[in-house]
Amino acid sequence: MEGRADVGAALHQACSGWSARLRAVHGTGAPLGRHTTDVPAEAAGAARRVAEVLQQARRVLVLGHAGADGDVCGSSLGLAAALRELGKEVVVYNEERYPDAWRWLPGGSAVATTLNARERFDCTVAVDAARPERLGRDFPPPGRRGTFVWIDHHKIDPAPGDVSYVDPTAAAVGEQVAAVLEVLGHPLSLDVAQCLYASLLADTGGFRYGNTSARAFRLAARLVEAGVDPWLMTERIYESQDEARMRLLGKVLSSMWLSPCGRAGLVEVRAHDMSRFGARAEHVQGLVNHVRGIKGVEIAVLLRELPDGTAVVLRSRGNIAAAPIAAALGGRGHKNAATFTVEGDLASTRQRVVEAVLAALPAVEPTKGERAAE
Ligand SMILES: [Mn+2]
Repeated sequence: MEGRADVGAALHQACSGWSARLRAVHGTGAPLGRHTTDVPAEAAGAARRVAEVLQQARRVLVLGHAGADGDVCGSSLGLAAALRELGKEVVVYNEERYPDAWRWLPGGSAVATTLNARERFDCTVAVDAARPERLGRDFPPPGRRGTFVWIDHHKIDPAPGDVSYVDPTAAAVGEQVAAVLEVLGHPLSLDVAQCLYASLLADTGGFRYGNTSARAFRLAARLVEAGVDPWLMTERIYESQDEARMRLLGKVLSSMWLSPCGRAGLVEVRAHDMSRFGARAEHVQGLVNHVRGIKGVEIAVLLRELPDGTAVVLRSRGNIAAAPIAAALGGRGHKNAATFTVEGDLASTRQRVVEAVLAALPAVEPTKGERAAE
């Protein structure tokens, strides 16, 4: 693609040799809390307060962020199924239909995509939302929410709920839902267990990421004891891909660009290909991981052409923080991941993104032959 050779040469200058040095500084990048065996005391207290609120409520709304992922779907549906078993009336809302990978979960096809403007709840529970603005267009105003409960493993200060249960050591919000159900003394039905297992599977990348704690494995064991069939879950979630996604993957990978030093990779999803293959937004989820998965790639970028701008997805291996790159482009992100939308077409966005990635690479002297030695 045009202009890429120049950008690549500049990247090469900037990024050679820094990776080994960073690893020496930061060790293996294991996050704090990885070996946490118990729920932190503060979080345990919060789980108890959430359980008390839910016990009192008769009519409950459960919702997560728009663009639902496996943790939103699994923790929402798991909580909803348990509350229904406890005799409560529950509405699960998301402004978009859940992706097929998660929609088959118990209750998944009954998720409301609109809420009547007169609906009132005794309690509204937001899960895995990160920020209240992401809860969708029909997220009720304070007067109709009832008690607002915030359950999340993303850090937020101050937490927005009337009652908030924030635990960044939880691998998935499904873990936090399980903790609340434990306080309630509610046994895990197969329906609930399948949903919570899906949430764990999604946020630990199939028990592979650094957040896969002993605690996560212990919950997984309990869920399997409750009847979850791991292969059935894998098959329905990961081995039931739509043909459109695989056709798109082929096209996207053929667009792949790697910096000369091999530490940054970029792929693009064109609107034309989306419509040609009949692909939906959910089919783009996870494609960027194929680029991060290349040996030597520290940061992967996926750009998706939209009618009114470009979506930017960043995934880091842990040595480059994604959040400052996102901030430089006017977006927001986490340590290893960021997804946001910018104005501007694919070509101009590509240029800006590559420049931002370039600026994020620490300026250190190139180390000869370092990559070959890795
Ligand atoms: Mn999550």
